[in-house]
Amino acid sequence: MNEKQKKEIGKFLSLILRHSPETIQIKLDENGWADTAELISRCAKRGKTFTQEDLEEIVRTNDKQRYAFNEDNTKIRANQGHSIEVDLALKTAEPPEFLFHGTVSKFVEAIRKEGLQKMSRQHVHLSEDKTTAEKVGSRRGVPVILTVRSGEMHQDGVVFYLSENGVWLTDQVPAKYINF
Ligand code: HQG
Repeated sequence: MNEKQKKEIGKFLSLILRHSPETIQIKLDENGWADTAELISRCAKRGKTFTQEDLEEIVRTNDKQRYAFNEDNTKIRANQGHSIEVDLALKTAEPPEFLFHGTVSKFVEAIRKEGLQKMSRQHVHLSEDKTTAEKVGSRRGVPVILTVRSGEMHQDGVVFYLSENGVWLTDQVPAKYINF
C-alpha cells in the first residue's frame, strides 16, 4: 500500500468512523468502536480494499494519530473529530495558559459575537501550538490564528478534555476569552 492509497483509505475511515458509518451500513457502538473485521469487509464491498495489516499500518503511521485500536485490534475508532454522538470517555485535563484555534477571516466576525462554537462537531478543537492551528486554518484558506486564554477559562470552571491524540477539546469558547 503506497502513501497515496494510505491517505485515501485514511480519509474514508474518517468519514465512516466520525461522520457517517451508514455509508457502509456499519454500526458503531456507544463508545465509537467499529468491529475491525466487519469494517474491512464492508469497505471492500465499496471498492475500498485493504487488509488488517494495512489498517494496522495506517493506524500506526497516521500523521495525527486519528485512529486507535482496542487492546487486541478487533475494534477501531477515531480518537476525536466526530460529528455523530459517541462517548469517548475523554479525560479532563488542565489546559496550558493559552491554546490556539486556526480559522479564516470570513468567520471572525461571527466568532467575535458568539465565541467559538462546535458547529457540526462534538467539541471546539484547540491546538497547543500555533503551527498546528495554522494547518487547521489553512484547510479553508489563509489562516487566522486566535489565541484562547484557556488558563483563565479553566480557573473560571470551564472543563477541558485532551484527546488520545493530543487535541484539546471544550464545549465552547465565549468571545471574552479570545485574543483576536
Ligand atoms: C468555525 C481537523 C462561525 C471554526 C482539524 C472552523 C481539527 C465558527 C469551523 C479538526 C464559529 C468549524 C477540527 C462561529 C467556530 N461562527 N464560524 N461562532 N465558531 N467557527 O472542521 O476546528 O485533520 O468543525 O473556526 O485538524 O476547523 O480532520 O473545526 O473554521 O483538529 O483530523 O467553524 O478537524 O482534524 O470547522 O477542525 P470544523 P476545525 P482532522
